[in-house]
Amino acid sequence: MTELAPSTRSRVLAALRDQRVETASWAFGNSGTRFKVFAQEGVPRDPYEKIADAATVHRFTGVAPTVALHIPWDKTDDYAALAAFAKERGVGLGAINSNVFQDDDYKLGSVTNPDPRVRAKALAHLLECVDIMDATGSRDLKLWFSDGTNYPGQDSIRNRQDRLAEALAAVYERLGDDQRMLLEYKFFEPAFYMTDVPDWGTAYAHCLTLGEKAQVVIDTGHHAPGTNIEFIVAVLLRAGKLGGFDFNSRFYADDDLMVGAADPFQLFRIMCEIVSADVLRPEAGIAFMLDQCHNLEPKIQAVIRSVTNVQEATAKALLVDADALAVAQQNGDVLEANDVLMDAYHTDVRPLLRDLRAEMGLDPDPVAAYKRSGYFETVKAERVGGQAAGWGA
Ligand code: AOS
Ligand code: ZN
Ligand code: ZN
Repeated sequence: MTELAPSTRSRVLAALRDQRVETASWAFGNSGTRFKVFAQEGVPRDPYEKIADAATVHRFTGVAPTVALHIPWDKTDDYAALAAFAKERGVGLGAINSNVFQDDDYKLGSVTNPDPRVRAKALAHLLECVDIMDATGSRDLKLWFSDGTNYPGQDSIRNRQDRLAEALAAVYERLGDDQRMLLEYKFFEPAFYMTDVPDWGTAYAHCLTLGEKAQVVIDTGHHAPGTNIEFIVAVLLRAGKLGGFDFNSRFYADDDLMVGAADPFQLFRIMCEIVSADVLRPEAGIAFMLDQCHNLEPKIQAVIRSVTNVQEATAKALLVDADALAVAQQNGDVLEANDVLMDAYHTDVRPLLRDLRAEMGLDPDPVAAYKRSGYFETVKAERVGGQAAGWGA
């Protein structure tokens, strides 16, 4: 890397030091596809062990201080004790992810189900998740609905939107002053004809009606091929409606692979929008979460790799020469503007990240340090019969 100006270097390092990535409890559990779950050794058996793994990721990366929970996969009878355990291990509890997709009752939908009894059950679960947020001190409730239909005519699209709006309003009403609802969209799967929250526009429309505590979450794997995700980021940021990300990679559908693995350039472009809008800072309120499943690769290492992939994309975005870009854009110099962006993208930021970690008192190579630590050998011996992440089991 060519020598950075001292002011650029300190600006970039300061931003990277403050960056926060939230890990996901389910990424540490056994997971697979609908064809097979390959069990791994040393996998957590309960939420405490998932938190211990997340704390290990934070210990070696220094930028992953919170872990998202999933209810009921992480259900426990004492959430205050779970939060205290997390604190003791050096992490906090992050977003609460609801689950209204796994019961037989939800075959025809949860909050959009034509049966009022099923809708009431789904709503009760969502409200219970807010109770859990009160106990854990979590700020965000992440809502993903698998609701939809498989055949034209199966149910009324409009009525389902009304039912969805009604449930969201009831949950919104229950949120505390410092709590938010993050509404996730996904274009298909498990519903194949019509999904009730298929895209950012639908999520945005509901969030707009609900109020400022409702925001949209972008799962990077939830779009049709070729979708310009950074455009969505820019539009939602402009509207003050971007609540956060579920980061992962996709080659085909909702692959949930490590973020930055399939398309590091896309991740860079997304982070460019974040940096240029100055919302990387945690105070800006954007939750940078991982939503991944590691079927083949060792889980803790995969999560560490995901965090460092986000750091690399962010470092490159921070290196974009904003002044030169503005001049080129103003002059209508298409190729120069593109060059400014590509120069930053082609920079090898790994030495800078190694320096960052050294300055933070960390090992410059988090994966190597993790491997040397003996953590995996310890948990492998201790944990027999690791838990499935929750689905595909
Ligand atoms: C499902 O496809 C969504 O990405 C969800 O965000 C998530 O994977 C699930 O709810 C686990 O919490
Ligand atoms: Zn997601
Ligand atoms: Zn997903």
